[in-house]
Amino acid sequence: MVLQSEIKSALSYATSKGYQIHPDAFAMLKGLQGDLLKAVQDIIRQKKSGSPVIVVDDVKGLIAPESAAEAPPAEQKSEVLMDSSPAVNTGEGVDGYALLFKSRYEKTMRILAQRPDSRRIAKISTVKQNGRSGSVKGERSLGNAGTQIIAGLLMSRRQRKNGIELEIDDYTGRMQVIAATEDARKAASALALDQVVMLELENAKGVPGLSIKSVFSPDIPDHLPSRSKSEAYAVLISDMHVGSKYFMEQEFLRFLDWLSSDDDVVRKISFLCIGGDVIDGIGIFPNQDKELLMMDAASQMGHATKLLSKIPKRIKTFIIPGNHDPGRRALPQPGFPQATSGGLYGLENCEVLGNPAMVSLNGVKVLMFHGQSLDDVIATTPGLSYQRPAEAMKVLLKARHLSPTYGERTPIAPEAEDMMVMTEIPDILHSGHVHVTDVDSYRGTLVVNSGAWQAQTKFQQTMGITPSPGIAIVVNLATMQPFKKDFNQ
Ligand code: D5M
Ligand code: FE
Ligand code: ZN
Repeated sequence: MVLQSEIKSALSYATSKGYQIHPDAFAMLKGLQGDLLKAVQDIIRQKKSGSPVIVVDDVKGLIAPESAAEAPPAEQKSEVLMDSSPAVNTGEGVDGYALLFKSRYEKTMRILAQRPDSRRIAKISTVKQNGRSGSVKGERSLGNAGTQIIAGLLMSRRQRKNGIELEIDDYTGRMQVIAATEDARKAASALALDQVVMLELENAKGVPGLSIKSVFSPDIPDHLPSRSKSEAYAVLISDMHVGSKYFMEQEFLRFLDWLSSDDDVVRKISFLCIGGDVIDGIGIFPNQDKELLMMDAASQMGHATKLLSKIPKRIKTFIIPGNHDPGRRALPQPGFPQATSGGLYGLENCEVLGNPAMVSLNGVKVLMFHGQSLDDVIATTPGLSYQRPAEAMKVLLKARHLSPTYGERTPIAPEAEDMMVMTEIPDILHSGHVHVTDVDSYRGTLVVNSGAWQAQTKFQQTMGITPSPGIAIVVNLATMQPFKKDFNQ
């Protein structure tokens, strides 16, 4: 915690030198460890451009990457921060879903409350009441900026003659508003259905009722990711599909051999994250048996376990399930059931978690989520495709939710608490499912889709999905630099 007095002295120092601090930069500064005043002094000393405003990039420039070579060899430390597996507590039927959405709404509103403009959020019931009495037409009733703000769940989105109509529910009422301008339409179509959204409304000329001036997703703040104090690497993989005829065992064995080699980088690998679809499973899609080498989940898991037992014991491994793995299909998914785990629980360096789960690797927070909802995001968001899954993952970060849309391809369980709200900001968001490797960075979070170890299936061929299998994503946790390691010879 930064003390009020420290904030005051840092702010007055900046002012005395003729500088202002942008709110985003200020939020980032407060998140830093150490002396706030000294940080501001250093920024002003280093500031090259003539701008009198201290911005996020100035704060980022303050923290030059640590020279890993100088850091003393430290103990490698991992910790499970969130595991949906033991928390699974399904509610009943319709009541369960009512609880789930209420929980989503409340958890996300707490995230929105950190924005200064959230103080202007009005109840939908009040906004509608004003509308009925006719007073909304007066500029004054629209608040200080001539606008008013509502926030709630996005219940539906429809194309209308005059724009895109969004229906918002905030538990005091439900209302339809129109995105008429080019900007508003674009922002409205980039939202995921059933996510929480904040809208700034105005009385636009020529549009009946209230129309959307601006769209705000809860989003993650621009931030500096945590880094490991010592040089350590994490490897991210997913979607082996052991048991499938298309499982690329040769390439996977090459990867396992590499993990046991004395390569300079490999010796510093301390962590491995496996993002689900460990096996191909049974009865996952019609006529799957024609594409299988092993006809039951337990033997597929047994073979996967045999392969994973080759991972050097010093590499702490975290495994979550995907939609092909045993256990319940609806999200959040508990970890692999014991009965069909094929000895997986006997591997002492492997920890089985639910989907999603969050782990800390030397202080770097990795949110692991198989990625089923990416099918829905890609299907409903204009401009997105299976070739750039990281773009779709950014929609989830913006929504602050891993699987917002209910009733499409991704089954969601009626949990009393919505565990898929991203309350904590991940340093790395790791998904698979799409079978295409993609690495990007979004507002300080590293976004990784770790591809697959399965060659193109018939289904993927008909869907026009060209996978990029046989590649592992390696991240230097001290610098947060990622790279791809290709095992296709
Ligand atoms: O998913 C393998 C690939 O197939 C991945 O690119 C997603 C895509 N896929 C999976 N399910 C669907 C549906 N229902 N619609 C469209 N595309 C889909 P995997 O989970 O390994 O089978
Ligand atoms: Fe898969
Ligand atoms: Zn999958």
